[in-house]
Amino acid sequence: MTGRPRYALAALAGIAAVVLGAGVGEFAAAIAAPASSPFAAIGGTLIDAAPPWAKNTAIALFGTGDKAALLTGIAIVLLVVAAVAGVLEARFPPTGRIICLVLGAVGVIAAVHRPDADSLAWAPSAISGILAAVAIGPLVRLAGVRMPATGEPAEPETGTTTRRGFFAWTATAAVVGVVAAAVGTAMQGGSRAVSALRKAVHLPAPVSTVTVPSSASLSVPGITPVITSNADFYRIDTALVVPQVDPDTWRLRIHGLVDREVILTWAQLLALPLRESAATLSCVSNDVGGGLISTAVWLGYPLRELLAKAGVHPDADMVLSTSVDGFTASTPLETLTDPHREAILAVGMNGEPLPPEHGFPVRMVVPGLYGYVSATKWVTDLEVTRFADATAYWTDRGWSSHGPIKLESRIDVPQNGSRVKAGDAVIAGVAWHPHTAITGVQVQVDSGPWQHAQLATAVSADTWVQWRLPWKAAAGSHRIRVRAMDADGTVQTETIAPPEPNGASGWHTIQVTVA
Ligand SMILES: Nc1nc2c(c(=O)[nH]1)N[C@H]1C(S)=C(S)[C@@H](COP(=O)(O)O)O[C@H]1N2
Ligand SMILES: [Mo]
Repeated sequence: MTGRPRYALAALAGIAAVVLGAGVGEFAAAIAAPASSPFAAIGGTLIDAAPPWAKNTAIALFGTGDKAALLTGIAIVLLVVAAVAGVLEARFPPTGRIICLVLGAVGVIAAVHRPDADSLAWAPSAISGILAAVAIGPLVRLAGVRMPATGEPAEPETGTTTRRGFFAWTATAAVVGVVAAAVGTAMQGGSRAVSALRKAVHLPAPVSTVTVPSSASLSVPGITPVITSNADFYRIDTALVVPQVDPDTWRLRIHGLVDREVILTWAQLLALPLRESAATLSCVSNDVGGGLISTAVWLGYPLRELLAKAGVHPDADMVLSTSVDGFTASTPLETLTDPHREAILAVGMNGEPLPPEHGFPVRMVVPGLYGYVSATKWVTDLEVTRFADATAYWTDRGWSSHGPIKLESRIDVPQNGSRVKAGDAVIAGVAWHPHTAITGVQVQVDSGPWQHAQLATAVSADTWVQWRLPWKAAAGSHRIRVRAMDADGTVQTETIAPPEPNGASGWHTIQVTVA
């Protein structure tokens, strides 16, 4: 064999060694420290360190697949480095081994610095690095391109038998790595331990319940249901791995500008009189007409009661909430102490404990505010402070410090770009201005008059409301737009704004063909 294909074999050996190490590391993480998988640790670090433009580009390119894209990117970089390590191990031993150890060290450093790192956080990446370093030498040697030391006679040409051995060992290493990673990922996805704890949770009966009136739902096929099922509820967060929080060790600490610190345990929280409330949650990144908005019936306890217990100082104007994974949100204090706003610590969602990805065991829900300034999942810390003294995760990245949800409306039926049968049709959708309430919705077809749509009953002022308008659809292409009015007498603005920095605005407009 000539030098070139041999270096290709050495590169392959490097890749196999790193795949073996990374895969076994992922597996170790799954059983010992889920938040500390080498990929999750490095990915999480990159997510938090990424400049806003990089994040926005990633979201624009990959949407909610941005995390998968990030992990793919990390994997590609890792494979390239692994190939280089293989070649260098052949040419300048022990450089390849050193590179493997450095890769492992990068993972260890990332893992121990994650906000949710536990005492074993270092282990998965350490295992990865050491295993790759141990495997790369023999695999590269099997590739038969190990350079002889000066003065030594050159190694004899490798025969087919050894080459077959090389491929067998390389393949075995890579397969073991991939299988270990796959098994580990499957175990993590199930997050068995916390799923079991969640299943064992018995939520107390609410002291007051929400009844969704049948008049809240218009019978229009394809319209968004007034209450979103937990499975369909949109999910947005910075967590690569869903944080696993044991309710029995969960604590909420309320501190800062207060008379006395309050520590709340899970048992204490469940013993309080919990109430149901319906509220629509929206992401500030939701585009006009977008789907990053959902509604649930929450079960929780008013934050104002807990803040009153702590005794809030008069100079405070903000509460900085922190999640186990380090995410923070800055919420205006007056929205949390307002006796007329059901700002809660939520433990239940549509009759179940919070799903793990929606914040199990405890999250915040503040009607009327975008999630990034209010809806902290896996919340463990509330610091009473001032906007002048502290900033939060997204406000550090260019988004507004205050994030009231904007008055908006959406056409669900017919779908944009769809074909509609001529004759009796219906235009329908949802409108929202949580905590202000919707009082009217108008629809315009082409340049015709704005027509009043029929409004369903709102479950509460904090939820979206369904609307519908019968339409005699005439053949041809039509533009349909919608706008809503709220209880303050405001008409939804036509002015188009992008989501950044404080939420998108404009009239949702669709185009349909009637035939
Ligand atoms: N811990 C944590 N909580 C979080 C976030 C996050 O990244 N981490 N994202 C916030 C944002 S931006 C939104 S829009 C809502 C989304 O809540 P959901 O995933 O339950 O719909 O959660 C908020 N709470
Ligand atoms: Mo969001």
